[in-house]
Amino acid sequence: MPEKLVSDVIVERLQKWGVQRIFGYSGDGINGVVAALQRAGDRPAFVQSRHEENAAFMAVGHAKFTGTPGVVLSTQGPGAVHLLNGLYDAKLDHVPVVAIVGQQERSVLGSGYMQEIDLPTLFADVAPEFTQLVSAAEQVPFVIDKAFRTALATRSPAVVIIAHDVQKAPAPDPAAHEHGAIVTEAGYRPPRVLPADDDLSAAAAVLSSGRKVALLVGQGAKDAWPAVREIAERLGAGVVTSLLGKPFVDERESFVAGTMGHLGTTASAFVMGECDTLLIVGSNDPWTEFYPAPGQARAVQIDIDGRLIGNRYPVEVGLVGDARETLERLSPLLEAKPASAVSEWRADVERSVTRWRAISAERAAVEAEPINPEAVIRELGEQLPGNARIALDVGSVVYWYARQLVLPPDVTAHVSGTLASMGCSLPYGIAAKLAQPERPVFVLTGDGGFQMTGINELITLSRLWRSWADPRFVICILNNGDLAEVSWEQREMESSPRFAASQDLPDVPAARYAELLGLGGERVDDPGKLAEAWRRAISADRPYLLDVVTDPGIPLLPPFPAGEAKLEPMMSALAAEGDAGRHAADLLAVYASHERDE
Ligand SMILES: Cc1ncc(C[n+]2csc(CCOP(=O)(O)OP(=O)(O)O)c2C)c(N)n1
Repeated sequence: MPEKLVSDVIVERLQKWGVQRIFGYSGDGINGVVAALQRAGDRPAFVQSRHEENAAFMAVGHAKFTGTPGVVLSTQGPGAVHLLNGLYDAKLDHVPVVAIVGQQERSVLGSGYMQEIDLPTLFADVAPEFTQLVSAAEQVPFVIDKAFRTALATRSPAVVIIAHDVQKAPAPDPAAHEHGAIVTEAGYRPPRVLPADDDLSAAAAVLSSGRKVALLVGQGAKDAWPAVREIAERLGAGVVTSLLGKPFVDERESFVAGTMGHLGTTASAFVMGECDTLLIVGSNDPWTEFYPAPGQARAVQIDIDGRLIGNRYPVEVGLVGDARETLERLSPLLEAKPASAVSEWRADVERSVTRWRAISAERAAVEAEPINPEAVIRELGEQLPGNARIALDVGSVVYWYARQLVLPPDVTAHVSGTLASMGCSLPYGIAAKLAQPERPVFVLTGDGGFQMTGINELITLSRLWRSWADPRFVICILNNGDLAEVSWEQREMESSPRFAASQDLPDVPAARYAELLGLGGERVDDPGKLAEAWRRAISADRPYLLDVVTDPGIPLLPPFPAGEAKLEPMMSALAAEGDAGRHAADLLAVYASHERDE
């Protein structure tokens, strides 16, 4: 065997890019690279998932929690197909991920060989910025460099496909200084992106003339909270967040109205519904019906990606720039207003926030059968350690996260926000923990999400945790026996009664399964024992699973006024459910009364 192979060059390049771990699953199509990883002695470390989709979610979770590219590896054919969902998650939520994927030998490509899939075509939509088949040894290392640079520069997935025989070929000689040879270097420094002065002035003029200003803050503002707060103070504005922006504002402030949209707060609906001026900062939130009506508000938008300007709302001044620096430059340009000019709006905003806080407290206190999921998440908020990391699944838990969890300033939370794929939470949580094992991780999921991928990745967790400095890793399942979010969507959008065949979930003894794997766990079905159970989970000496039996009848009612029109279809669907729907209908009436009470 020659001293060095193409695969060794690939691994050296990953080291140069500072990659510490690769999430993945082996297979003959990628075994050349796997062998090189072995030769490199765990640099980077290989983290084996139970399924390539979960490995891809881990890479996305890594990127979301650390801000550095996540790397995932898979074999050709079925392994490659399994990656897609995770890679789409990276694409839609704009995070850098590099996938290294095997392919059959060059000699058989095109013949319909075993596990042969046209991989450049397969990945063309998910990774349009960079998908490249390596079919010559000389393409390495520049293809690896380009993949990382593209993933970072475009905040998106990049895919490197490597034919199996190329992986095993001798490492190419260093490229000569001649036509047809490419020499590259690893490294990427993000640019400083700032709008032109004239555009900042134009934006300041729009914002200064507003009397009822709303700020919509997204994940692009992740290090911009002081600048957001200052602008909000100067403009007397109310602050609303996208789902992805929620962790990056301080929801304890009286003018922060919380998450917008169907799953959002009543205060956010008020602020967006009543504002006359909107400043969107690093957000591409898709809930367009919860924005101000087009024409209602003059709008300014700041985004690092010019393609997203005006993408959700007609924007008068679009500023392409880094959120924090752009806000810092905008702030001194705003006209100082007499306090009286904005105080009325500010007071209205604060009243809506106070009212919302009362509603969310009331809702968590609503009696349920047996446990109210809102109370589960609220109680976590009472006990959440200040350095926690939260990995959230897709399902009704996202509503309770948005509405009940006030995050301490240093706690971040991530979810598959735009693809909204179930099954992301356990993989995200594992990636978060591997990146920072000293921080406690909380995985919040429904029973559907848990049964989809969580149950498998619990096995991964059970083999990883013993090496962690801090073993705290809590999985909380809101176990309602239902695909509840969709049951409520069926009622709301189709006015159709819950369909047991598609919505019922099997009852899985998840806590006992966790114990079988050497983890801690308990089932909680008494609301009086909830706080104590959280305490046990948070102080356990190993990962701990809380299987909390919750009420599927707790309604997913969108905030009023938009939500009011949804009551009728929901109620008529529940009526068609007969006895089974009565309890949920009663709860829905209570929830509607919260929205109506002033
Ligand atoms: C991969 C995937 N499949 C289907 C959906 C549609 N979907 C959204 S939420 C949901 C139900 C989630 O059920 P569960 O995890 O039990 O949480 P619940 O809503 O019951 O709290 C479904 C099926 C999705 N978002 N992702």
